[in-house]
Amino acid sequence: MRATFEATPNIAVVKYWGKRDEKLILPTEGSLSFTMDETLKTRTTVVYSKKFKADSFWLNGQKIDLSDKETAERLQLLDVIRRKAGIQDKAHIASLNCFPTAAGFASSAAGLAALSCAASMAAGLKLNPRETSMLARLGSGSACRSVLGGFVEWKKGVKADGSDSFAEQVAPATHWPEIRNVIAVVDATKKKVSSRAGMKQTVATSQLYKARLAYLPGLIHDMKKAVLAKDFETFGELTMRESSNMHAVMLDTWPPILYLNDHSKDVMHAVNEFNANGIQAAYTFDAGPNAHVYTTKNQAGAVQKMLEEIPGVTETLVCGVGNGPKRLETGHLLDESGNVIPHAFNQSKGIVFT
Ligand code: 2P0
Repeated sequence: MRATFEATPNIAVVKYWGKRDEKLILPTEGSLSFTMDETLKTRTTVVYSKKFKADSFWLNGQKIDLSDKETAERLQLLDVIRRKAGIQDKAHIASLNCFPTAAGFASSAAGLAALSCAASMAAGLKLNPRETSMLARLGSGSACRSVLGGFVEWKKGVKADGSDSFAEQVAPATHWPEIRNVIAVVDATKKKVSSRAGMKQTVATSQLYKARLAYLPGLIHDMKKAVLAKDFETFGELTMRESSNMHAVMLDTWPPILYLNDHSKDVMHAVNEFNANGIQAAYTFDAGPNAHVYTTKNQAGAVQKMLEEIPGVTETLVCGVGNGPKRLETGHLLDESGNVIPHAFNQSKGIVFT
């Protein structure tokens, strides 16, 4: 009744921004992302026991209050797992974010993907990636894409019960191993408007959102084609235009949502200059001002140097594409009785230690 998994974040090139069902986390449209390698990862251990009086959760060694409404919603997947497994035992969960910096990177996708894998395995369920991605989706929409490695599509589905809304691998990491994401940190503070609240407001108020929904199916088709053909020029243009399209509907939301700042704009200008003789780098921004600049291995050094020369950029990090979650047989964060085993992440050595 114990399992430990590590999972990594994913960075979308066709973005998820809007739900058709708030409770089941069903999106208005599909999305596409690359799952990152282990430069950024989350480790999670789950133990079930009849002896536990309540579910308990420790994040980076700190006990988390589960009475909070949003946290309880995100953990609804535990009840789904218990129903499927026919158990009523409560769970102890411990998670450790192994990120080189506290830079406000999207950790929820990695966290919920690791939790879905560990919680279902510890409950004795043998789920396929499709089923696991549907569980992760209940915790956080984007997490369903981190259940798989490589280039991943989240299919929006049309059914009201969400049984056809899951992630699927379009191509493994080995298909385009040269792809890199150079992350440029310009602001490490927590965002003021959560993605969950922001996308709800966009769906309710943005006029431009209708145009976005009309353009997304064609974009998904073209983006998949560009990645499968390893056509960086087309992939890069589509990626940058899509990032701007999402930020345009955010600005068109009422009251307006602005995640980009002046440093983000400096990154956009610098990348456009870098691409003067053809697209070799492509920025994309999530619900925050930090840039993810997709490029290829032979350009990653030059892209990193170009980004480091921008005054507002405080840190850069180069990630490759990863293989998705993996099960660990050692290094558990809880003992078999569900007691926390203290672990920490050493940033300079990049290792987890007890
Ligand atoms: C994405 N984002 O596709 C987009 C791009 C943010 C901008 O998925 O409400 O944290 O938990 O389903 O998954 C962020 O949304 O939101 C997100 P919920 P989630 O990566």
